[in-house]
Amino acid sequence: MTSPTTPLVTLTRHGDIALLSIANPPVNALSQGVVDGLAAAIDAFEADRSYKALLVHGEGRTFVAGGDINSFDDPDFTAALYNGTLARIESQDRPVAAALHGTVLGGGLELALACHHRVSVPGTRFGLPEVKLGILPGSLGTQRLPRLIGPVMALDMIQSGNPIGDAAALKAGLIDEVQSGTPLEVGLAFTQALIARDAKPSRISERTVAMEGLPADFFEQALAQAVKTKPFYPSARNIVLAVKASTLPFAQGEAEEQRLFEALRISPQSQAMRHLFFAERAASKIPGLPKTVALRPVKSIGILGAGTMGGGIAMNFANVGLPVVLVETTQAALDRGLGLIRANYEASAAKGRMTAEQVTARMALLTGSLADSALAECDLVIEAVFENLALKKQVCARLGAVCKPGAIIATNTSTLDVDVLAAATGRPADVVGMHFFSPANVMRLLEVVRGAQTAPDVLATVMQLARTIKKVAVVSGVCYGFIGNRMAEVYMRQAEFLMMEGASPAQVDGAVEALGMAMGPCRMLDMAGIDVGAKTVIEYGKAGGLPPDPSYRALVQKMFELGRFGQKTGAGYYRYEGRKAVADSETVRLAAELAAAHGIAQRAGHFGTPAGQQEIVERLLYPLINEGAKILEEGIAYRPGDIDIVWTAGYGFPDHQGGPIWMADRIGLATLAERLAHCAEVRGNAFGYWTAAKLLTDLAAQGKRLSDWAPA
Ligand code: 3H9
Repeated sequence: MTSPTTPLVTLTRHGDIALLSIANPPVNALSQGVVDGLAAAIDAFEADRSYKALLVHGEGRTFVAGGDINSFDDPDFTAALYNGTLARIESQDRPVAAALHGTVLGGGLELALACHHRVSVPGTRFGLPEVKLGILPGSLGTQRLPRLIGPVMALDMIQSGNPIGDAAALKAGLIDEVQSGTPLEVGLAFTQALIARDAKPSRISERTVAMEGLPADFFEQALAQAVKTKPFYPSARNIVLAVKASTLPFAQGEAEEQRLFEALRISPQSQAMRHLFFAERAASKIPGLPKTVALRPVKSIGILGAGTMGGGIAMNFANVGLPVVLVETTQAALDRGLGLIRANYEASAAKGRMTAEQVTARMALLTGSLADSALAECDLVIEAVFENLALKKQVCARLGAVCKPGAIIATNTSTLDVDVLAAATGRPADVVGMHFFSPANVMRLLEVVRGAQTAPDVLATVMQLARTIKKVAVVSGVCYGFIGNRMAEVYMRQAEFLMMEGASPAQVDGAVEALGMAMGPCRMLDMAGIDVGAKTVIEYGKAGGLPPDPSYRALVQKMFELGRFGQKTGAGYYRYEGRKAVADSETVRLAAELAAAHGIAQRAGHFGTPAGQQEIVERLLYPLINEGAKILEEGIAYRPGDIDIVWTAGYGFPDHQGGPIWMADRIGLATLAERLAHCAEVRGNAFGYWTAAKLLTDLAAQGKRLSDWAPA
């Protein structure tokens, strides 16, 4: 028998048990409809005293994975409504149990904490990931969790946002039992046992937080740490304050949590991070590609080139249990490559991130060879040789000949024309770009470059594979540098002009790092390698892509000539003491020398002033955004959010700024257009560096936003 509830929430009789089922696919998010359904189901339960217990359960692949993130933009949104429903669940005088499976996250965990007893099936994950959206748990997670598992672990879970598994949850007392079976069977048996032993409701809100053994200034210390380490995230501070409030009477703590939650919900940081949540999911969808396209099986990987990049790429696959064969030209290069991978794994093991057995198991998946024939049976082969068109074309021709029919051939080029490389294989439909970011085993971004002839199943297979290796994949069309490096090029170009005009690397980097950028352009290139950067500029010049400007990226080319390759040679834009970057007067001297040679006026004193810092920000970021607008206009990126994902996942662009396109809309397109025009006037525009994209000026004139733009 089903009581009259809503389509999203039903109440069904199972003997003495009232089964409350939530069915809001795909993740049972707590939309307003679900919250209304919960209230109606509780009404029905309260009205029928013949039930001896209530069991809360989620249908489908998971229990509730959180509040509905879409609803947070609603101006009328308030956590209070949901909290009232949770209070009603907890206040029941008959036992209320939760049967948990899948990902019990955010508002889902908060729902489970309002229940009196909790059971899960093995493999369930529990977490409060709100911090990743720039908010805090707003439905009493900050109040109930510390009361249940103690403030130290609760604070850690809420600050990190990382979920824990069932074993850790059981140990901490977050759940009462773990039982094998379907969630429904397990939940019903658990609830039946509660009835049989006449279990009383156990209400977390009635407990107090165990502060014994903690320093008296525990929360003050945590607050100082949060403010110091996460200066750009108001959520870090508010989380500590909310958890601290759990030591107050429950109602007071609730009011404090709501106040702190609401301030974050409407903050620009959280709006930016919520935008990225949906942008990341949208990026995996390829317009015009049917979901039904059959994927090519990928069970073995080949990588040509065992340098830093090839090795890092290989680790991604070994990490998920896929065998990889690495091919090199000499035994020494192969040994060096495999040795570097082992050293990387061993460093992780030393930090306790993996066991010695895992290191052995992963290394066992990696083999080396000096012969292309070792790649013949691989399902996917990625070339990761130096960024040189002639070399890559030659390598692609070899792969076209050696790879078995149906194998996918991928190039890890960061700037070169994928269509030219695809043609060199003689089987362009099998070819795709897989542009990993350095360090390839760490950076989340994978740019998937769709060539003119890339087969739909190749594209779909690589997008799925990206998920398997835990990358966020964004599709780019073919152009110089694709989405990311094409935009980075204009950013680096301005960084160099600024230095020739007298700004120090620290002033250039400092201006954007003050906005939250993980690294400014100079530190970034020193890390990636000046040689790598210079070679791409040189290659681009050979291909006729550079403007006829003799001062174009003159500094990087000069440093390359001098062997200043960045961190790896101990000097680049900076000098390195170990990994520490220190100012190097030689860079300033070189920049001044080049400025003199190219007739560029120096204004060194200006860049230390607030106006100078603002100029650096505008000159670095506005052309970068402008290039993003061109990329949209040309159809290189499918959607504005894709560009934001490329920059936040691949270039250390701050997530709390939402990515360059999101940022552009906050600055205002009219302001951007006006500032670009101003730079064109003041700096001259002989090479079109300041010419605004038509899309940008058109949208600015219409008072529209770039983020909302979609191709006609
Ligand atoms: C919260 O709970 C606040 C509370 O404290 C207070 C409340 C009052 N809402 O990721 P997937 C969609 S904050 C709306 O590809 P997976 C997602 O957009 C929330 N939609 O699947 C996608 O839609 P589409 C705290 C959501 O299997 C589809 O579901 N919770 C939500 O790789 C599939 O998603 C979180 O932050 C949501 N909460 O991973 C958890 N969640 O198909 C956020 C998902 O149209 N979610 N969608 O693109 C996740 O981490 C992952 O989605 C999850 C599944 C691990 C659950």
